[in-house]
Amino acid sequence: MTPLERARQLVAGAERVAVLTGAGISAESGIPTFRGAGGLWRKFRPEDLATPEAFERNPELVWEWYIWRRALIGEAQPNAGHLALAQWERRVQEFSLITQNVDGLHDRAGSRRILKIHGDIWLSRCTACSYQRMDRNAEYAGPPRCPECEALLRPGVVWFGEQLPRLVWDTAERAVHDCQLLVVAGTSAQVYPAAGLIGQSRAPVIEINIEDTPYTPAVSVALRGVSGDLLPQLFEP
Ligand code: BV8
Ligand code: ZN
Repeated sequence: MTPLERARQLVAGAERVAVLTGAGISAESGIPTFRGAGGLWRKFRPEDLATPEAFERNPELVWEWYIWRRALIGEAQPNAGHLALAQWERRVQEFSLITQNVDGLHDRAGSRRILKIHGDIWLSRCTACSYQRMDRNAEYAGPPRCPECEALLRPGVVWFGEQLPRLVWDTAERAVHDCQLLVVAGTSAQVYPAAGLIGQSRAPVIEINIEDTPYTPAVSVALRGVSGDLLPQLFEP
């Protein structure tokens, strides 16, 4: 039995499914990953940009980086991998899509039950009060201010050193504990606590990636290739 046949067998038998996605699933939509060749972090260092300290020190630079990413994402379309996950959700009893991605492509592909454990790049939220809004485009005229209290707004994402949203995280952990199959697609499994979810699964794990990750030795099936090809192949043609 080939790894793909084994993976298909696991998929066919699972009614409670959890999927963890990372930047790799959006690579075929033209969005650079964080750590791959030409990755986002190549040009910038994470500690320079995706941290509260960086924002404190230089909100203009951090906002310019997020606006640049919003513009890039605004031009991108969901790919066959995103669409395959949205279709899978409609075929099984329980489906939880846990994503580290902040690009919103899973929403645009039609997924419903999305657990955004690192937030959403389109959200802008106040640094001082509870005001927040979803921005629709990459318009930018300097760091935006809160219409309620005049404080700076920040991108609604989780930065390094910041807690993940409590309720979303608890739901993601429960989804992994309850599932009959966990699929991990397009993540280098280096960022915690997200990567820790993989080790928490008692169910079989299918890893979809173009290269090995620290969890490859622990997974049930490692499929090598791009997620836009492999995810649709998990279902009988
Ligand atoms: C927390 C949102 C603490 C923002 C992101 C030292 C100092 C400070 C913190 C730490 C430290 N050491 C460890 C930590 C903890 C830290 C961490 O894990 N650091 C890592 C770097 C070691 N974690 C945190 O800080 C987290 N918070 O721990 O709280 C705390 C604890 C108690 C009390 C108070 C506080 C917060 C982490 C969240 C950070 N935010 N994003 C933004 O996007 O700007 S992380 C960022 O990395 C993205 O979310 C991204 O999704 C995520 C993970 O990266 P990947 O998605 O895996 O992407 P990557 O490029 O790495 O890999 C792509 C993969 O796809 C590759 O494997 C590639 O082979 C594959 N691929 C490529 N193309 C394809 C493909 N696969 C299939 N098909 C393809 N076509
Ligand atoms: Zn405010």
